[in-house]
Amino acid sequence: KVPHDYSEQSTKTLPSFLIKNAPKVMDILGTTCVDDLECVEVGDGNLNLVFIVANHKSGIKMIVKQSLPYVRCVGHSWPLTLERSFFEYKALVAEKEACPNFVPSVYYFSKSNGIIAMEYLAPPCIILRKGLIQGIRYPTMAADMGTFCAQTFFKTSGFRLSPTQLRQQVQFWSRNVEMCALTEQVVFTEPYMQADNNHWTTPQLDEDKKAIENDNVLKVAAAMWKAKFLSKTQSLIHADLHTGSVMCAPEPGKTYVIDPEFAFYGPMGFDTGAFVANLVLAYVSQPGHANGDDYATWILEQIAVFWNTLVAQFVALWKDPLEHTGFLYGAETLESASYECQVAFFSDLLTDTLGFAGMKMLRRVVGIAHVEDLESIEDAEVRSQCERRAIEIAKKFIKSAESFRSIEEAIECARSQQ
Ligand code: ADP
Ligand code: SR1
Ligand code: MG
Ligand code: MG
Ligand code: MG
Repeated sequence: KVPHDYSEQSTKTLPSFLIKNAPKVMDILGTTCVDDLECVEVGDGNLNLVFIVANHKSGIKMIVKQSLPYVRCVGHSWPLTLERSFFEYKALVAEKEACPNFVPSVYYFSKSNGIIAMEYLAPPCIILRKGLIQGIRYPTMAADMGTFCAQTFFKTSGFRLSPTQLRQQVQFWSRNVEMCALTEQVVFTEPYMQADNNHWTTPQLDEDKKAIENDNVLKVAAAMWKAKFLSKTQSLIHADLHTGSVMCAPEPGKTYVIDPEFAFYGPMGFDTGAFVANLVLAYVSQPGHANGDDYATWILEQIAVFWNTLVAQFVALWKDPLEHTGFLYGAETLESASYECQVAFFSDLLTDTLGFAGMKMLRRVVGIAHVEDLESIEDAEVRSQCERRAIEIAKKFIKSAESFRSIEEAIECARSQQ
């Protein structure tokens, strides 16, 4: 189903494509001449092409991302819908509206070519995952991510919308079904069975993988989390909110969320869980990097900052009648129970956060797509010890998410896991 006018771009073809099709991009780049443009491909994700396009005379740069009709890290044998690019574009616009400071600006979108041109986030902005491997401390990153989640969740949910508006949004975003199906396969299904896509540090983790396949309590819990992923249509979620989808600089407020091609209406806890999971993965990886114990402790502290900021910002929106215009927890009917409603809501969100966090951690150790935090540890003995710790924390989160009464208890669980 590739459109007839789709053409996969290269560093050679992209300048003339932009000159022919994207005058606004050329305006921003400040030239009409192909020879002024220089392209490099910098995509390091699993799915797409990403180019930096520069006017080498003025130094102005832009990002041009193109979706491929297949999964990049696998190849043509795994076709994937180009429509993801449309949903990424729509999600970037929606997220920018909800939380302008933490989302790059979009300049151009081509549906038939799956191309998005957007603001270039220049160094010292780098991918957060890489920063956490290098031991960089970001003073506001965790709070900024709490703000991003609170603002986008609240403003796209029944706290803001009428029931009709919410259902229309659910219907629209449900069309991103192929991306949801990919997640259902690689996060919620394959890691718990034998599948060709799976891989792990072998032979060190062979018994750990078998134990996952033989643990029926774990498999029942995983099936429950999958059902929740499919059915809980709370708000627009990013749905791939790991630390590779965040770019940061080590100065206050320089935090940006990128890559929302999986976006749909789903459980808020899938995003908070993904972010918490990837901070825990960064934490358990630290023995394989040379950043010291204080840095590992700092990572765990960021989980609490993230969660507490999210709750505080969400409550502030909830209490503001100009913001809280939707049908959920209506002020006029529930005023006398508003505190109890908040306690119940955040208790449910914490449970979802931890359950989904466990699912997102476990898939990164035994599923198809691993993380650089662990993969970059060359010594297989050291790596597998970090990975085993991740598996054991993940199992506790997946099976017992409801038993954690606070984020601090969950952090203590991660810290004390040997
Ligand atoms: P994928 O969907 O394939 O994972 P991403 O959107 O995550 O692609 O982009 C891949 C890489 O491209 C990122 O890890 C980052 O290094 C770079 N990148 C993406 N968007 C930007 C941006 N707006 N500014 C600077 N670099 C970017
Ligand atoms: C084939 S799985 C690829 C993974 O990369 C994306 O970023 C998502 O996390 C997806 O699960
Ligand atoms: Mg990415
Ligand atoms: Mg992506
Ligand atoms: Mg993940």
